[in-house]
Amino acid sequence: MKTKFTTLMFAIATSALAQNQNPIRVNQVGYGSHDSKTVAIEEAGWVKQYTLKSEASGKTVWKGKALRTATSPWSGKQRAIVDFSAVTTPGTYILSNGKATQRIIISDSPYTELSKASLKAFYLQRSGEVIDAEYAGEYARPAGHMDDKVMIHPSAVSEGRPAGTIIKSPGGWYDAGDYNKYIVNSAFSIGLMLDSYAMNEGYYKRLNVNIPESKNNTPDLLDELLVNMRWMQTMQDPSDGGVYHKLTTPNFESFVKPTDCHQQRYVVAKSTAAALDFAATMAKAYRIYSAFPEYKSWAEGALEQAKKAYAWAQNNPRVYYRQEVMNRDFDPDVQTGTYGDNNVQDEFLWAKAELFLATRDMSYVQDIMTNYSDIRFSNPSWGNVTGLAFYTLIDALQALEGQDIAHLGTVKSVLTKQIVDTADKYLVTLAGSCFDSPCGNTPGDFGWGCNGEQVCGKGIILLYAHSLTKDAKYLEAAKKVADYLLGRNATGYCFVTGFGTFSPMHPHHRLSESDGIAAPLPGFLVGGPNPGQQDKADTPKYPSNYPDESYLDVMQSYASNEIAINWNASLVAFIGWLDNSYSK
Ligand code: 9MR
Repeated sequence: MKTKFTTLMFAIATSALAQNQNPIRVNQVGYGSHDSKTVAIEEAGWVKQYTLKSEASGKTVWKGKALRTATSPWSGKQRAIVDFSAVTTPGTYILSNGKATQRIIISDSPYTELSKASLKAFYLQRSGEVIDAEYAGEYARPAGHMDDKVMIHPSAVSEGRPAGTIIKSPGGWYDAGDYNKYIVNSAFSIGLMLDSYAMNEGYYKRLNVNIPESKNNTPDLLDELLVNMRWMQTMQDPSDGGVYHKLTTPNFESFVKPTDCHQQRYVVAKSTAAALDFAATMAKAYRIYSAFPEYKSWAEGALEQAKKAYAWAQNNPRVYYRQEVMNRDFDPDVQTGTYGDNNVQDEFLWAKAELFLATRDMSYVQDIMTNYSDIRFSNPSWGNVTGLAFYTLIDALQALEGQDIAHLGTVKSVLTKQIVDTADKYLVTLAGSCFDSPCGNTPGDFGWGCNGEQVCGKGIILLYAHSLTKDAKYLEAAKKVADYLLGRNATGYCFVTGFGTFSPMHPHHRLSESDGIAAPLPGFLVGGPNPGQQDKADTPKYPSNYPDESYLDVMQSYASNEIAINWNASLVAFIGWLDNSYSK
């Protein structure tokens, strides 16, 4: 028999699964006053007239026809693209197609709060530290996972550290919805955010996000990244310079608070990818943090660690993280995330680029200067950091301009061209897009973590292209990437928790799920539509199999609704850079 309670639960569950019922898909965070402003409306055929009224006065400020109609390449659904860019006065408005209405926000700086919250999310994600009400409000919590008694797993023994040795490896960020800490993903996240810092230094020097370190003289972004780098430093074995791949429990914890977790934690298996990613991160940090007196000596230590890790990787160039092999050979078995990667050429490239820039020792990049035509740019991700090497190399080669180095000019223009060519491909897909965005148009735009890797990643590439060419079309397209991410998409979700009028309420995030507060921790980007649906055995049925609608706002959906530091790093890097574009 259906009780009142089960009926209620069913209603809640259904609403959690439903897509946004409002057919008017809009950037829910807001449009820049002088930016393109479009909405995508799910409706068949042409509506004669759309109107935009001031919310306060009810006065009509704009009326007109749709700019064009478009058909979704995935679902065949019809959409009308309505453009009211002519309205430039900041304020709140109501757009109507005669049947449905949607609230529109126009602002001179639409992304400042989002930029702050996406960085603040890293504070909320800190491990082994009290999260204080002064900074976290209702999301305050006691410290958990002190990691002061971490065990050397049998896969990670070395001279002086036999299996079972206890080490300290405290602090840092939890990786994602789980409570483990992984070097590869940490390094990628920090590398990308430091790239955005390098492109927007003045902006980040002004950005205050109210974290415990806000009162010091270093930008909050750098302070927050340092929290995770200090943890990373403990992951290097001092006896040989190798770096443990991850710090983990054998199995994922259940959805409980950090203070209720009691499984033994281990550092497991060193890997070449971890060593190289670590080397790149520490070398990059050396260069950036040396400029701040309070971190100068820390930075010098970081560079030494980078060199040792790189040397280890040179001596161990093909040590891949293979969990199933490890589990065959050692106990206890480990079932948590792998971040496995059987190709470390890109990690070598990134480490060389960063070590070169930190030391100005040409020997690191000699082979790059000769074999540059073999290097192919791609949107960076945890598993392929070639793109991070490009971002750094362009910076590095700029710094060398004027010096008598063979091929310098050619290498620089070849690398630059590849980034700009990539951005141009995104512009081509924008032209016919049913969401008036460079995102959501190709199969590669969907998948595990696509909101970070693909969507924000494309935004960042477009912003680089803008900075390299000064052509405004790239900046305009980057803004349309944000529109997509923040609600102008097939699901109608604004994909960042706590933002917009319709955003994820049930991310696969142990911290959010175990704190007894209905709303999730704010400022987190969820993975996004993923037609792979690798979690479908554990979730209610997905609302659709269309790639752009394969998204479920339920806690069980680790393949579409998890949060992760690398995706938030992409959000921070992208939205901070975009926010800065309004201050110029
Ligand atoms: O982000 C990772 C994604 O690219 C992989 O397809 C997926 C499956 O291997 O794993 C993702 O990373 C997860 C990690 O292994 C453990 N913590 C949660 C991460 C986000 O889902």
